[in-house]
Amino acid sequence: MADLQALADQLFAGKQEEVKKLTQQAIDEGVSPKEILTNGLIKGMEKVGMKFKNNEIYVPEVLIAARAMKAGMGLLKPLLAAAGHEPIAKICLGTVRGDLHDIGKNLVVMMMEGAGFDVVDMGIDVKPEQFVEAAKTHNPQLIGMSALLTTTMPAMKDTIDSLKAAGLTNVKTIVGGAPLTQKYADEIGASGYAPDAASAVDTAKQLLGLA
Ligand code: B1M
Repeated sequence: MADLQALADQLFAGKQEEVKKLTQQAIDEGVSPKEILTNGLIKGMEKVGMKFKNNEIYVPEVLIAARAMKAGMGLLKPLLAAAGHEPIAKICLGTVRGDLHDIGKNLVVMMMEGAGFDVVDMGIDVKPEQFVEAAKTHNPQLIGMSALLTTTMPAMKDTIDSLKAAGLTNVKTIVGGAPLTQKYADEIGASGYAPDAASAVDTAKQLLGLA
């Protein structure tokens, strides 16, 4: 019988093949994709986020768990799409102009996907006008920006200003990255700030009234 708790546990342990096997088993037994996602994959990823936030596990473990999550999602995604499963919200996320660091950004992407967000990963060196274009094209509720360099932090303000100038005042912005602080986020007019990838999910949910 499908064991979603085992699926969550195997995901937490980063066991890619086990996650694939248990996901497929649950699908074959007729468990709904939404149930597999919520009570298996997301549940496992939530534990990853919690332990990571508490410094009980570190980046490598998160990356391995996220890889296992992707393996399960690969099987579920087409079924979720076919079933018309709605993600909880959409976020366009990227590392800002001039900045090539993407390890932290990728962790945020994985945590967000793990929490049920539809994530448009915009990659690195994303210019303000590209964020504006993405906001128009994808119509996300959130724009997420990552910066690792003190010299690229101002690109976050430029992006926020560009979104406002384009009349995109409904879309919320969330910023993060090692040199960032809540104070800086407030100064540049970001809607939210998160110090790590797991908190980014909490902040995003709070900003959207989903927490
Ligand atoms: Co660079 N680098 N780097 N680097 N690099 C730093 C950031 C630096 C602190 C090293 C140092 O001098 N001690 C320094 C920045 C100094 C500063 O500005 N204050 C620096 C520098 C100077 C540079 C170059 C300029 C070096 C040079 O060429 N002279 C150059 C810049 C290139 C560019 O971007 N234009 C450069 C290049 C590189 C590499 C390409 C070699 C490589 C990046 C590879 C890659 O990302 N694919 C690299 C790396 C790996 C680092 C260090 C060693 C590690 C960064 C990292 O990945 N951390 C870093 C020193 C260090 O931190 N020890 C350093 C792990 C990651 C999980 O953490 O990204 O902070 P982090 O993400 C966290 C949180 O910040 C948060 O969640 C994540 C997980 O909890 N978070 C968000 C991140 N984004 C978020 C978004 C959110 C919310 C939370 O909401 C949207």
